[in-house]
Amino acid sequence: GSIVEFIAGLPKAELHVHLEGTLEAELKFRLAARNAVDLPYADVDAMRASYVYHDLPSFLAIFYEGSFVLHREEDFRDLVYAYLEKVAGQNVVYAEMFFDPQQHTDRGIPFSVMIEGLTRGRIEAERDFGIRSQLIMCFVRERSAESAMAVFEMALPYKHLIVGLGLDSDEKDNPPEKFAEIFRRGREEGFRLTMHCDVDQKNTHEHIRQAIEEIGVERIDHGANLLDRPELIAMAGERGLFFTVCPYANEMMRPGERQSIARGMLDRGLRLTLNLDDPAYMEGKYINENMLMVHELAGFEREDLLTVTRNAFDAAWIDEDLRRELH
Ligand code: ES4
Ligand code: ZN
Repeated sequence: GSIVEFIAGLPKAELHVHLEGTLEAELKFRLAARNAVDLPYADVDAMRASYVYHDLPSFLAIFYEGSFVLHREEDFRDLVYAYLEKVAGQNVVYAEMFFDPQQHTDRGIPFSVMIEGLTRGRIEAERDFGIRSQLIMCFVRERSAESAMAVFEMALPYKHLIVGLGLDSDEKDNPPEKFAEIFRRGREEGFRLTMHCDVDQKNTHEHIRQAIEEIGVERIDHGANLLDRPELIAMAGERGLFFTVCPYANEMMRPGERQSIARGMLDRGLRLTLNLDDPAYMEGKYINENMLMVHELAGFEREDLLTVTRNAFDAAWIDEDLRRELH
């Protein structure tokens, strides 16, 4: 069969997607109507045409504006359900999904509304499509440590519904150590830990070192600049860290990159996985298209795609029985 058929037929796991970044234009219009939110676009094509950005801050401005249509429990339910339905159709059997509570609590949405809607979407998608999923709560890193701690406290009554903690949004001048106390408490409370270390941010090598040595993450989301530093590569190898690489996001943020990040990690024996980031804002590319991109641009062959798929199931925050059942 063709490579396209091979990819489509693989049972897959995803570990790096921002739920707010899965909000496709059609659903955004429906939610805006439901909540009487005015959108400055005539139709979905005009909305999609407005998704023009050239770096992380210009991307984040569009991404945050999009989330303003989410108000009710059912909106959060519909968001998760639509994403899981879509990826189940690409033979994804397990997904870990980021959400950013501060985007919503800042707008006056109660934590309970958000988490209950997200959880209902997960349960209904498992019932209807058989797909398993878990939630990872991310802190918005340009906001204060106090703001992150406040949302951490709100999450504690729901910690059985949240598998891990992450850190996302604008990395520049917002190092991992800013959140050291929260991640220390998070570990004590039983959360698994990951963090974004994006491409070419200021002090990115020091951020990667802090994430590994001071925070003790099990994964790094992106982590590309580690490839510049042999000592960081060695540290990641010794500790068995996993990397969640997002091929299409890399292409959007750094046109012409040609998947040298994915290739570089594979060649150094690092345990990379392939993921989506924000598919609704990245030309609607989901996991099959991301896998095809590293095949076409970086020479990932079938055995390499099997390796990264195995890595994703090995990196998943699930117990060993479920791991065997899924993979
Ligand atoms: C994100 Cl691409 C990216 N980087 C950092 N934070 C994010 N949140 C949503 N998308
Ligand atoms: Zn991300």
